[in-house]
Amino acid sequence: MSKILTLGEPLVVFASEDQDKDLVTAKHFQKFLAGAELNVAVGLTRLGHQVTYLTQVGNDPFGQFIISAMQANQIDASNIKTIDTAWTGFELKEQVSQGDPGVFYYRKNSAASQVTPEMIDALDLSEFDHIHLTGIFAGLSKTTLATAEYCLQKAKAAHIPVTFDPNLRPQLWQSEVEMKTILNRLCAQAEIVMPGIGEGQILMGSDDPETIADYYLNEGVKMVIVKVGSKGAFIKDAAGHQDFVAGFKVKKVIDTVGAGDGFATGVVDGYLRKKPIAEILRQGNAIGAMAVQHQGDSDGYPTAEALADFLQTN
Ligand code: KDG
Repeated sequence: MSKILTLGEPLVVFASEDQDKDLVTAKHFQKFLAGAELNVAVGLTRLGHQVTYLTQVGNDPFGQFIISAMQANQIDASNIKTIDTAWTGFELKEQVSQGDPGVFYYRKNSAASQVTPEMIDALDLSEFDHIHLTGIFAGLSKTTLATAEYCLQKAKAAHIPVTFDPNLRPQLWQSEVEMKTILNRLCAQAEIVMPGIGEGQILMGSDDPETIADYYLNEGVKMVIVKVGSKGAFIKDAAGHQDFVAGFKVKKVIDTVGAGDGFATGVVDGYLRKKPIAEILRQGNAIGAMAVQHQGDSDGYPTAEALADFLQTN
C-alpha cells in the first residue's frame, strides 16, 4: 500500500440513457462521479492504496454527493474545502453506440478552479509516496496552474515522484500554443508522463510513440508511456528500456470515457509496486479494457483480486 496525493476537479456527470441522441434531445440521465483525478483516486483506492484528494467544492448537493462518494470509496477527503462563493462543476455526457461520446461541461469559475497554492502548504508532502496530476487541473484557472506548478516544485524538492497525464482539454486554454507550451513545461518536471498519440501530435508534433517518448526523455522525464488507443501502449525509460504491449479485446464497448484514467491507475499501481515495464503496461491496458464496459467513468475499475483474475484469464 502506498500513500498518494492528487489535486483536481471532481465533477458530477449526468450520463444520457438515450442512445445516439444528442444532449439537446436526450431526456433521461443517470448521475455518476467524474473528473480525471477522481477516477484515478477511485481506481487506486480500489487497488488497496491510500489516496488523499485536495480540492474545493461548492456548498451544494453536487459537492455533498462528491464528498460522501469519496468517503464511501475510502478516499481521504479531509483536504477538500467546501466554499460558499462558487458552485461544484458538472457535465453532461452522451451515450453513443460507436466512438467517443460528446460531453458538455459546466465548470467555468467552479469551486475547484479557485484552489490556490496555499492549500498545498497545509499538507506535509513528505507523507506521500507519489503524486498524480493532470493537465485538466492546470488548465482551469491561473490559480490552479500556479498550484500545479507549486506542487511539482515541492515534490521535486522532496524527491516524490509525480505522474503527469496531459489530458488535453483545448476548451480550457486561451490557445493551442498556450496549452502546448504550459503542458510541456509541466510534463518536463514530472517523473512519468503518459500522453496519447493524438496528444503527442498536438504537444510535440509527432504521433510516433518512440519520437514522443524521446522528446520527453530529452526534457528530463524518467519514464514515458504513450497510449496508442485500443491497440495498446508503448513505454520507454531513461535507461533505454522500451516495450510495446497490445491492448485487450473487448466484446462490447459501452463508454470510452474513463478508460485513460483507468490506464493511468494501472500504471501508477504497477510503478509503485515496482513491476517490470511490460507488466505496468499490461495492467494499464487491462483496467482501460475493464473501464469501457461500463457507463460510469470508474464503475468498471477492479479491486486487486479482480485485476489479478482478469490478467490471469485474458
Ligand atoms: O478522463 C475522464 C474525465 O476527464 C471526465 O470524467 C471529466 O472530462 C473530464 C474533465 O475534463 O474533467
